[in-house]
Amino acid sequence: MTETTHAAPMATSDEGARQADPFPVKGMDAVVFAVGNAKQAAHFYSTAFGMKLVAYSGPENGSRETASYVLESGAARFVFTSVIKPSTEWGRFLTEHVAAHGDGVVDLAIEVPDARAAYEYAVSQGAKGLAEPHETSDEHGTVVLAAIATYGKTRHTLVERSGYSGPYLPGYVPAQPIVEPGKRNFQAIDHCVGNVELGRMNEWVGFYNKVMGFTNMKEFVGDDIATEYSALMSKVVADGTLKVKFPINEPAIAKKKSQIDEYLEFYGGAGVQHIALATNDIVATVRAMRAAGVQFLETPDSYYDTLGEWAGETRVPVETLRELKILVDRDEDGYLLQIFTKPVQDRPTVFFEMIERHGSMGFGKGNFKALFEAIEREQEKRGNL
Ligand code: TYF
Ligand code: FE
Repeated sequence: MTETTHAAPMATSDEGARQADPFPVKGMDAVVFAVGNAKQAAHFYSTAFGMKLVAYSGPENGSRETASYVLESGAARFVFTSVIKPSTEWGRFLTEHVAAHGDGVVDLAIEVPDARAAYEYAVSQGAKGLAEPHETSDEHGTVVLAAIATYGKTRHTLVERSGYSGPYLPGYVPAQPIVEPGKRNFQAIDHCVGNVELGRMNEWVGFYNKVMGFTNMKEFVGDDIATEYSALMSKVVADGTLKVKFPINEPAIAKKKSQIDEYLEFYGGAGVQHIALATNDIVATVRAMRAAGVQFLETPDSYYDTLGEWAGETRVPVETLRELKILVDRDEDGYLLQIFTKPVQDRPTVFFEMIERHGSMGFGKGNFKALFEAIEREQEKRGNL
């Protein structure tokens, strides 16, 4: 398998480094979900995930078609939108999206320093444009937005918000938190994973290589792991600063029905599978989220019986990891602690990962066996294995 891995930019000057990156990004701007009931989703992400409602757009401030709630946790921003009464193409798109896919992600919005340049470059490299660059303004300033298509019906809005001081975007008003926020459960979006159809992973990896100049990270799941136990193949693309990381999965023919096939069947095509959220205190985070009713995947005790032998010491005692079912992985750069929620809607589609990194920039390869077995136990309960 040929892999391009991350290397330091060849350029020695700042100017050279800028020229070397044809598609500079500042980070994830927001994950936008289309849901059946955004009011209740905002409540769930406030009380169960501990996020803070900061902005709102709906009929009370002139948006008669949709209601949107913007929630934050540190630098992580989620937007939940539902349709009140469709009247434009966007309203009809969202209505059909929820009908076809259930609650899901419609937009992995990326903050860029120059949305016009990013859009022009992406389209010149073969991306399908969904919205030409356009300005939108209010008393807080001006934002430039553009959008390109990615896998399934998912899009990347390119957001240039330099200097904009409003709570989210023009059209939104500040909102009061739904509950008094406690300690933050997570600080940032670590990575956003897409599931694509059988045989199309390399095509989408190539798309990010070409359209965004993203390069492949060294962690990938090849056909060796796939046929043995994962039933999926996976590669990760990232921008040069590793702020935006997009793993792409496809199903593999294996001994068991692939969890990716289960997703594709119930989502109705390609789409976002999981969002990983970075925390600096996974123990407190998992305790708080479990206490609030969030369900996480189970890990068998046997995992913890042998953990010390290969994972070594971590900042969290094994007994605490065992109690909370937190997973550990270690590589040459350090280690990471991670845990996965069960799907957060009735369809076995979107879920979340909480991740605490200590040096490692991997994705938990050492846990793939334990993790995929846990997912398969859930698939079996649903009658989908
Ligand atoms: O993002 C990742 O690659 C890890 C592992 O269906 C993973 O979180 C990969 C595929 C999957 C669940 C987790
Ligand atoms: Fe992940």
